Amino acid sequence: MTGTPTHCPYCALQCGMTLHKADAGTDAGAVRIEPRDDVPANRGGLCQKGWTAAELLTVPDRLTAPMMRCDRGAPLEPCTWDEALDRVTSEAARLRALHGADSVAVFGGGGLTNEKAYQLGKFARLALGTSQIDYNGRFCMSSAAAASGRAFGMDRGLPGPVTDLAASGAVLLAGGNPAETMPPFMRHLAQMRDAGGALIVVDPRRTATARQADLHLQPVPGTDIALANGLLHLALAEGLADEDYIAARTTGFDAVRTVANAYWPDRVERITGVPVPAMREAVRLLARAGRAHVLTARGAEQHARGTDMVGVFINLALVLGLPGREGSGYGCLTGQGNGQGGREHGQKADQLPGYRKIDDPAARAHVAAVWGVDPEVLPGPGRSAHELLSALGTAGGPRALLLFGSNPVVSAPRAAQVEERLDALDLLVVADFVPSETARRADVVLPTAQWAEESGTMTNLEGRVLRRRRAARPPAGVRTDLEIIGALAERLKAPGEWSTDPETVFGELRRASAGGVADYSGITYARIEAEGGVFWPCPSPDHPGTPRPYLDRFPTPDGRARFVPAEHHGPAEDVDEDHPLYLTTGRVLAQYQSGAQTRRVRALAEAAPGPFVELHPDLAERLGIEDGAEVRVESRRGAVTVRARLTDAIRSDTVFMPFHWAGDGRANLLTNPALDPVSRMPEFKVCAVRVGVSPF
Ligand SMILES: Nc1nc2c(c(=O)[nH]1)N[C@H]1C(S)=C(S)[C@@H](COP(=O)(O)OP(=O)(O)OC[C@H]3O[C@@H](n4cnc5c(=O)[nH]c(N)nc54)[C@H](O)[C@@H]3O)O[C@H]1N2
Ligand SMILES: Nc1nc2c(c(=O)[nH]1)N[C@H]1C(S)=C(S)[C@@H](COP(=O)(O)OP(=O)(O)OC[C@H]3O[C@@H](n4cnc5c(=O)[nH]c(N)nc54)[C@H](O)[C@@H]3O)O[C@H]1N2
Ligand code: SF4
Ligand SMILES: [Mo]
Repeated sequence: MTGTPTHCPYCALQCGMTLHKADAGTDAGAVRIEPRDDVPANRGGLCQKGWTAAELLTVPDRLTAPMMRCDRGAPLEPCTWDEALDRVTSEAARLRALHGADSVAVFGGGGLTNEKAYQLGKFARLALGTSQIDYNGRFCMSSAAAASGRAFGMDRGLPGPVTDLAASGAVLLAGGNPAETMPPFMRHLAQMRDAGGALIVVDPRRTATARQADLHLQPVPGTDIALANGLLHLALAEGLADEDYIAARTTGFDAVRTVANAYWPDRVERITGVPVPAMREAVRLLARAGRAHVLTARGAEQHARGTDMVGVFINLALVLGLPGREGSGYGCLTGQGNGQGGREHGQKADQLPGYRKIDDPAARAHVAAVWGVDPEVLPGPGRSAHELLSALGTAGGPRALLLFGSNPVVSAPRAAQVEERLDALDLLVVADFVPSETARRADVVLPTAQWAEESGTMTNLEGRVLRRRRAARPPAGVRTDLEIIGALAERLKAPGEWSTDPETVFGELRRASAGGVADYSGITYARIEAEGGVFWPCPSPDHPGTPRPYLDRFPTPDGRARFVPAEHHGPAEDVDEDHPLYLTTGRVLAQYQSGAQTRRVRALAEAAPGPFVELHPDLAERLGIEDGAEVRVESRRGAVTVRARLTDAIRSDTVFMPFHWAGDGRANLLTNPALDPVSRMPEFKVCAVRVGVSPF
């Protein structure tokens, strides 16, 4: 029996898997999953989500017909595709005529293939003429992207193939828990440790990842800027800085040295709670390792000062001379399946394909030429994700939203406000394959094909462009996202080509990206197939691709990496008498994101059935809370009642909630939407709460 080699539908590791049709006689339906051992990221490994992913294809409430409601309050009823598409385009045209093009907005996702992300950005600009498009990647790694762009002139997750980590001498991982969020990734770190390398984890919780570390620094949430400045201070004080590298390959060091001077070890210990000897040990391990990596993930990014937070970790890497050295560097662990490619091809408010800036005249001219339009018709930058969601249905804000690949009712900060905004729209359109909490609020629901039923490309956390291959036919009545976008564009009489064939769309994406930072022009489906993936930038068919981009120079105007100093100010909302505890949020192994997919998979729902809050036993005793009790967690924005889970793995001034569940236990009823000034990333990772026995 031959199978179809493809990749997992979930996270950015994009583990390789082969899909075997269980019954070759049927079209849609059951497939059996086997891990691939020819893909370096996972080499035969999968996590529980990957193993069970096929169940998604046949979930009982899979959407198989378009649905509409005639009125708010009326139920969603099945309808024909023509009825659904006509409703969307006639309403969009009406709103546009009445209120201007920006009255219709688009929201995308980092799970969409490159082809879909590209086509969605083009659809917004050409078919709707709106500037109002953004996507959920704003909630994900946008701070790391902004900091990398600032420091290196480019933003590409890891500095080299993931297998480089095994040969590293030390890895400092700030705010990441890959033992739960990308389990097969841990083998690369385990290999490094087996060869004598050291793993240093920075996390307010002693996570499954921290338990495998040689050194765990356990700071107060929101204090990483102080911590990284403290590590930098120690590196300089102990003569561990790489002065030759700093002189040859960087600019701006003096300002960083001045700031770091003020972060003497005792002061940093007071701010962060991390003991001085542990900081000293971390710096020595990193500086003496030869090859070393500094990595960040959401714990050090989802902050109102997230760009600066990542920036100081990059400063630390630069002081130690790591970026641009083979087998060393700074990297961000990208999250969503196509979190990397999804941020390169134009579904972001300020962006055109190829990681071009939408306000750059040369970029506009290039992309407009590929699209066959005048640059004048392209709108300018729009609102960022949270700002866009907050503006829906307000005076001057969008009155319609078309949403592909996100479930903000569960995943956006201050979720209760998001529900209000969605309900204030004239038209909400959601394309999904399951009735997500956001789809249930829609006026029009468009059933779409999913991962195993479509082809396209995904760019994984390494910057390697991979093929997603179709193994099964979608259920009758379902269309692909490209077919949906194409049909809408046609009805709106949009200029340009609207192919529904992924390879044709990729061909256009290649031309649109040519000459940009994320240049895909030399990548073809055939090359991806033959070479097991191609690393961007890849500017011509005979170019080998770029696994390690910074070896000779950084893509900044002067070829040097830029130091940017940053001071610690603490979280946007600090604890006080009323709300004396820090809440931080994140993930568990068995659930993915808003849970729209994984809550429907039996084994995963059993493994992680519902919301909870993690508390230290000392804190629980003070509050009179027992393990398993119902407790109330309250912030300035809302309150939830969830089960208490006692663990001494968390700081006693901090509580933790995963955000995967809908309804009254949503972590995002509590979170603070304070935004980073550069990346517009909300502060998911710290706000102030009080906790008590329910009811208070
Ligand atoms: N099982 C599972 N896997 C996933 C996902 C999923 O939803 N479920 N989602 C995917 C996506 S899109 C993403 S973005 C990645 C996310 O992957 P990760 O970044 O690994 O996941 P998180 O759990 O959000 O955050 C990581 C850690 O940050 C810590 N943290 C909290 N506050 C702070 C702080 O102030 N400083 C520091 N240093 N650490 C802090 C938390 O305790 C947590 O253990 O996972 C991907 N993989
Ligand atoms: N409190 C808190 N909140 C967070 C975070 C946190 O750490 N803490 N993390 C944030 C992060 S990093 C992220 S990435 C976001 C993610 O949160 P969301 O943006 O809500 O992501 P998903 O839950 O993956 O939602 C994807 C939806 O699109 C559907 N879908 C999947 N693939 C496709 C496709 O190809 N086409 C279409 N049309 N639909 C598709 C799925 O069925 C699902 O309903 O959550 C953010 N929210
Ligand atoms: S680690 Fe990520 S890509 Fe790999 S099987 Fe798990 S969810 Fe899928
Ligand atoms: Mo993410």
